[in-house]
Amino acid sequence: MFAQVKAVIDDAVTTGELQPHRRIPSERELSALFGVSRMTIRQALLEMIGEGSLYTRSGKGTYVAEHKIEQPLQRLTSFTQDMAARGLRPSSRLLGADLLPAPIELAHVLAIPTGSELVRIRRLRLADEQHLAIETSHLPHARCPGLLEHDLEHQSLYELLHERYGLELSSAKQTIQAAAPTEEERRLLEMPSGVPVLRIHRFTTTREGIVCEFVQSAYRGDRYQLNVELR
Ligand code: 16G
Repeated sequence: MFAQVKAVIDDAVTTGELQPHRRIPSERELSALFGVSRMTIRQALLEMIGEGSLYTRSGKGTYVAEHKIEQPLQRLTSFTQDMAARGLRPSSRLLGADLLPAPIELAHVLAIPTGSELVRIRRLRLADEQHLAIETSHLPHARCPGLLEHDLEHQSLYELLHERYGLELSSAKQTIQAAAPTEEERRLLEMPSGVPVLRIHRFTTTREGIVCEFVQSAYRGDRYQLNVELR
């Protein structure tokens, strides 16, 4: 029963009959409308909230969420390019930037000596002022000396690496996992409860085959969708 209720509401959201940020009828109204128990309605709504198609405002009801940002996975792009391609204004807030000694596993993949300097940059990424992701990039300092002296908040990291250090990133290996956000991630990403993050790990390689970036990201699972084309 709950799958049928969900399919009807999902359909109304997809066809635009229910527009983003519109309040949907209450559990009581929906239960009368569908002729099913409030428990069934609640189960359908909870599932849709978890998937990011609805959201709640405490004490105010349940609303239709905005459509997710869709990201094809075939091409290596930067956050700045991804958002600009969708007509959204990308921006960043710098959460931290420092140097640290490379731990053994990371040093191995980046082909640098263990304990040599790594630049670590942690940024909150926004699209049209909406908090979308937290990204922590690690780069061998020897490949981009003085990187921390640049303005890391108002320009694309990939553009900076290309223009100042001649590093042209051209491919990457990425893993993606769904996870519950940490308390800090939930706060920084202004996430409603019950929504997962997509945890992405990426090793990025230059045109010459040098692995020069390791990134750990957490994207809001209710705002972001990754698409893959299979052949
Ligand atoms: C993307 C990359 C991230 C990279 C950033 C550079 C994913 C999961 N991550 O967000 O690895 O550091 O772009 O963006 O795609 P920027 O050039 O706009 O600073």
